[in-house]
Amino acid sequence: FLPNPKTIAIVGCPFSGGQPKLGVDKGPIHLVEAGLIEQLEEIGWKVHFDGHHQFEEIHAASDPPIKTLLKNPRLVSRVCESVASVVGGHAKNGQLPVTLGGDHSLAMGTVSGTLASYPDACVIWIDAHADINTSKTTESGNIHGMPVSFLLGLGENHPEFAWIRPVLKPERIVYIGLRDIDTGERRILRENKIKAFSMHEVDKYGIGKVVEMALDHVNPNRDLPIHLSFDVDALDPSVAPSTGTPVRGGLTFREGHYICEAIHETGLLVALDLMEVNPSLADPESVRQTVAVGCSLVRSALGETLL
Ligand code: 6HN
Ligand code: MN
Ligand code: MN
Ligand code: MN
Repeated sequence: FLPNPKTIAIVGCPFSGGQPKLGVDKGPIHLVEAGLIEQLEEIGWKVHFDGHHQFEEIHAASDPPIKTLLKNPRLVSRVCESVASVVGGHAKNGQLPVTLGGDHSLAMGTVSGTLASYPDACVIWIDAHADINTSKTTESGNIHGMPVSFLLGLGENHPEFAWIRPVLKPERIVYIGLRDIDTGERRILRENKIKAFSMHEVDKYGIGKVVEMALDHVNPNRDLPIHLSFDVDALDPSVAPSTGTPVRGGLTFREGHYICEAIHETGLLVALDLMEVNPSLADPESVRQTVAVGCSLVRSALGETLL
């Protein structure tokens, strides 16, 4: 789908408004400072990066929760709207947007941007969580637990999020890595017949078979563009400790990389998100390790090969 020379557009999103822990906004800065751009150039990409995104400040007082629950709704909505237009613009130029979060609410923007250019794209969502709560089911009010429901057009229509179109169909998204699903989310997944491979299936079938089954579901003829949204908390906390909502029993280092490599091998990747790296959580060595793993996942998805 991409013209030559193959160009990546790095979209650094220092944003934390979809959840309460400070520091996840520093994720993109650490990933770039760790040398991600040079590493991608070394494996043969042209890399466009014109600085991290600047988000206009919206004072908390002017952004009361919706029904006292959804937190920072206007801020998250506006930020994601601008991310959608930046990601969509890069995709329309034939660049491959690599969005560095920031919290996972940003995926409302990235997936909207991708689907504006590639309406038949499918989404592969790698996460410990399903991120599919609606304003009715959310227990936390944190919008990073809700982006998928907005993209699918589930739940109530909130005027604050009027720009979001229900661009994604339930059969065009698949999950890998789930192990912490809220009660309301289980029902939503079931009612919409959304395919999910939890850690149970990873243990049962092995990651190779799981990725094949996931692709068979969303991309049976291997001809649709792929948006890969990778939440670093899909990895086991021993592999990626510096993240806001760690859950034990996650993907190993190799399982995470295998997913990225296998998606690269399809030749269908058109957009990539790496989300939820929080360099303020955990000790310096854990932070270094998490940032390094983040960079290497991105390299694997973009074709770093061992042989
Ligand atoms: N993430 N299901 C929980 C919630 O608050 O709705 C956790 C969400 C985590 C979101 O990690 O991107
Ligand atoms: Mn740019
Ligand atoms: Mn997530
Ligand atoms: Mn998660």
